[in-house]
Parts: sequence; structure tokens; C-alpha cells
Amino acid sequence: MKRAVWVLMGILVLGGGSAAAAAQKAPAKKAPAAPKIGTEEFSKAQEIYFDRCAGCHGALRKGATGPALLPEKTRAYGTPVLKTFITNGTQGGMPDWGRQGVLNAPQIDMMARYLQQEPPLPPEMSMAQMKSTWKVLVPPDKRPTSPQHNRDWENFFSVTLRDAGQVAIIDGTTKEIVSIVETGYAVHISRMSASGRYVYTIGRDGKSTLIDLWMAKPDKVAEVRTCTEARSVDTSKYKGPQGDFHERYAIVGCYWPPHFAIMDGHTLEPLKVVSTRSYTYDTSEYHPEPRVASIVASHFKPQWIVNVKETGLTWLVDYADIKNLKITEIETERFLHDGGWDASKRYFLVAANQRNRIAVVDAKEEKLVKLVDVGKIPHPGRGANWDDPEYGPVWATTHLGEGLIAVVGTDPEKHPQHAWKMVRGLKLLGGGSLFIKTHPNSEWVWADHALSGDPKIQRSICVIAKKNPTADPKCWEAASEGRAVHLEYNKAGDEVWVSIWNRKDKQSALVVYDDKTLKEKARLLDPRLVTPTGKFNVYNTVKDIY
Ligand code: DHE
Repeated sequence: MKRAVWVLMGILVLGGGSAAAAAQKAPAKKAPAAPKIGTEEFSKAQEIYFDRCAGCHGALRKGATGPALLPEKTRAYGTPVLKTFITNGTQGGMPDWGRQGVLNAPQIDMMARYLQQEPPLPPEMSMAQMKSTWKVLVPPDKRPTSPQHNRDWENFFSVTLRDAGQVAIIDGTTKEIVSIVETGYAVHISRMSASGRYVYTIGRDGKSTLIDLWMAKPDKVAEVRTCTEARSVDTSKYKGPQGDFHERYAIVGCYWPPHFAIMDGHTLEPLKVVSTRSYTYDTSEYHPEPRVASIVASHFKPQWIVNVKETGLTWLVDYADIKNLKITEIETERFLHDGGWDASKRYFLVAANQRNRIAVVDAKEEKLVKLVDVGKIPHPGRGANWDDPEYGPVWATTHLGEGLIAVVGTDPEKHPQHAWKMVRGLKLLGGGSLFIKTHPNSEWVWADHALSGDPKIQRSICVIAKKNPTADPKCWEAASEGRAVHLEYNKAGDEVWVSIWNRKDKQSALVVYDDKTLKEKARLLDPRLVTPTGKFNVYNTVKDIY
């Protein structure tokens, strides 16, 4: 329904409801004419594009993680070639939507024709529009003043049920589903308030949901839509001489429109919106769509680290006084994506994925420390921190483009010769790895291969022994079908939870491993667990333990 709004607004921008006709009026000069597409098909294709393609190719189809898909290029390919790409994927990481059964033959044909039309301009979003979507379902003074259940809520997991538009709140101790909460479409991540009491989710459709874990049955207490496409959310975690900002604010990073929005932490009332449109850091070219990728809250300053993908700028946003907002703009690297803190939480390490680099930002000195060359298309999630027997404190990333864990030294004080260098390259089963995780109490580092093209590898996970990192990893298939994706520890750091992400119409699961023995402890097969992806343990997310 929310996506329909975007589609509808796109049509309105093109005028008169005749998107396809309007698109066909303006073919590129020398390119062949666009093939026919009806208005209804155009709307449907636009919706599929938003769901499946915009994340990599950009809302304006100007390219990002994936290549640009503008008419001069797509018309040169023509419908048959585009259909082959959409059906079979590419070596470069494009998913095989046809072979996976996500898109059927008529849909693939429609998408191939849609991609040859002029891209419609998605609408902007004003503060008034944001406010019109804002709902406080339970006002703060009607919320409980203490937890209304006897569960260890700091060990709850907020689990994305991607294709259901829901999150499951699961008790990590009893493994029971405590609540299923209706959220935005395809929630990307959950982040927690400084106390852990509140969960903030962000849907792909830009809708944020605030969930109160103290309610007898945790449920949403507020919601708002601050963009039409988003991937990141975080909260204000600072408490110190400059004030107590615990639970004060939340921030959403948008893909479209390209901006970030600051909201009240208790009610999600939108308070401020800041555009990220500006110039690329290296060539000073104006970019109309610089998307906000990862956002992380500092623990020692009233500050968010906001990574602006296409311009290659990392913004340090000081939220101490949002009427006089201070932003320190750091030139890092283009195509910034995901990242996390080092163990000291002073340095933020973020993947510039199409540049095969990790940018290291010193949040204390507020400057770029180093660009570290790693493997092909790094994708760390938030990464993993541990003490290497030879190199001291390290942080690591997995990669989409090759089966490699790049281990980076992070201790410039005691191990300056290894700091900000790739000190080890550890082998995995293949590329397509999305996430890596560990815990200070664990002997192991865990990694998935969720986007591998090989069905056996995409459901396999591997562990590496911290004490003996050069030994072959131990790897196994976590399920007989589906993809094993995203790893998360429980609060004690003695269990690892892995999602088995299957098609919407098939059985998915959550598998819980004993971290010491690596033996399976539980397999949650509840039919309500539809397409589980990210899982966020309350305690570990508040404390940034990874
Ligand atoms: Fe993600 C994190 C963007 C595809 C699951 N993903 C992130 C972050 C960004 C991002 C910017 C960092 C958020 C932060 O920390 O503030 N993801 C994108 C995309 O643009 C991309 C490539 C394509 C798209 O259209 O969205 C994409 N992501 C996926 C998936 O296909 C995944 C596997 C399933 C899904 O839900 O769509 C997926 N992304 C995740 C998860 C995290 C994430 C689980 C958080 C990891 C963590 O441990 O913090």
C-alpha cells in the first residue's frame, strides 16, 4: 500500500496519470525507440523496480552498487538481453531473479521493457507530508513505567520478517515469539534506544516504527514515514557533560529523497530534515541522489556518523543543538555502505564497496585516518572485533566479490606497525558473503555466504578460530534449502542465531547454535517466521557488541 503511494506520486510527477505515455515522449536522441508498455504495466514494473532493483541501481537508475540503467544503454541491449540478465543474474553480483522464482516470465518481460523507458522522477517529501504520516499510537504518559512481564527483555531479539512487513520480537532465553509487530515494508534494520527499552525499525519504504519492549506484549507505540526509500536508523546514545540524550532523538537515513530526518525519540515526531545533495568529494561533480547508507551513534559524543554513499562523504552530525546543527564533513571514499566501530568505539570502519576499500574515521579527532585496501566488494555488516594472537586488536570484513575475510589492525597505540593495514586474508568458501560476527566471550568468528550463486554455499556458514586464524575454517550447511544469512549473538555471548531465509511460500527458520561446541541447540520453525533476515539482540545492539 505504501509502495503504491510512491508509484502513484511518480505517475503524478510525470503528469496526467499516463506515465508510460509520458516516458515514451522523450526517447534518448540516438537510441532505438523504447518498446511498448501500458500504464498499468508501467506502475507494476515501477513497484518491482523499487522493491528489487533501486537499492543497487538507484532510484534515478543512475547506478550505484549496480550499473546505471539509463535508456541509451538499456535500449542498446534490447529486450532479449535484458531478460537474460534479469533471469540469470550476472557474475558481478546481480541476483538471478528468474531462476530464483522471484519474478516470473511475464514479469521479466515487463521489467525488460520498463527499463528501456525514461526513468520517472520520484517525488520529494516535505516536512508537512512527513507529519501527515506521523501517528502516536500510545502516548508516552500512557506507557508502562516498568516492564510488564518477567522476561529478560535485554535478551530479546528483533527479527526482520522481510516479505511479511513485520518484525518478530523473540525471547532469547525461552526462544518464544513474544510478539509479531506490523512495521514498514521489508524492514532493513532494527536499532535500540540507549536503555534498550525501545526498538526503532526502518522499512525499505521509509516507514519507521517505535516498539516498546516493556509492554506486556511488546507492540508499536508510534510510526512515521520520513522518506519513500530508506535503509538506516539509529538513536541518540550520548549522556555526559553536554546533556542526557538517552532516548531523546532518532535519525533515519534515506535513499530517496536523499536526506536524513531527525525525530523525537519518544514519539517519532519529525523535527528536522537535512538534504545530502552535494558534490562528489573527489571530482566535485553535483550529485542529485547521494543516498544515506549506514548511520551509527557515538557513545562518547552527541554525534551520529552518517555515511553519504555517492558523494563519498562521512558527515559527523552533532545533535547537541538541532536548531544550530553542526556537521563536520569528512572526505572518505565513494560508495560508502555498511560499517561498525572498532573495539574501543573511537574508530568507525565503513566499506566503500565499489572501491574495494575500508575508510577508517577517527570520531574523536573527527578526521579520516586511512583508506585500507581490502578484497573485492567488502560487506562487513557492522564487522567483527577480536584480539589476534599476532596483530593485537583487529576488525574484519567479509566480501561479496570473493571468498575472503580481510582482517585489519585497529590499535595505533600498542600495535602501530599493524594499525589500519590488512594484516590477514582468510579464505571462505566463496564470494557472496554479507555478514561476519563475533563476541568478546567467543573463541570463534562466524561468516555467511548468503548471496553466493551456489545453492550449497549460500546455505553454508563458516567459523574461524580466533586463536588459530590460519587453520582451515570449519564450514557446514545450516539447512537443506534457502540461504543462511546474518549472525547474531545472544546477550551472554554463548549462542549464535542464524536466519534460514527461504522464499515467502516456503518454510524458513532460525537456527540457534551453541557457540562453544558449534552444535545446533534449537531450530525455530514457526510458520509465522516468514523470510527472516536481520536479527538484533537488544543488549548487543545497545552496546555495539560485534
Ligand atoms: Fe542491507 C545493513 C543497504 C540488501 C540485510 N544494508 C545495511 C546498511 C545499508 C544497507 C546501507 C547499513 C545500515 C546501518 O547500519 O545503518 N542492503 C542495502 C542495499 O542498498 C542493498 C544492497 C540492496 C537493497 O535493495 O536494499 C541491501 N540487505 C540487503 C539484502 O538483500 C538483505 C540481505 C535482506 C533484506 O532485508 O533486504 C539485507 N542489510 C541487511 C541487514 C543489515 C543491513 C540484516 C544490518 C546488519 C547488521 O548486523 O547491522
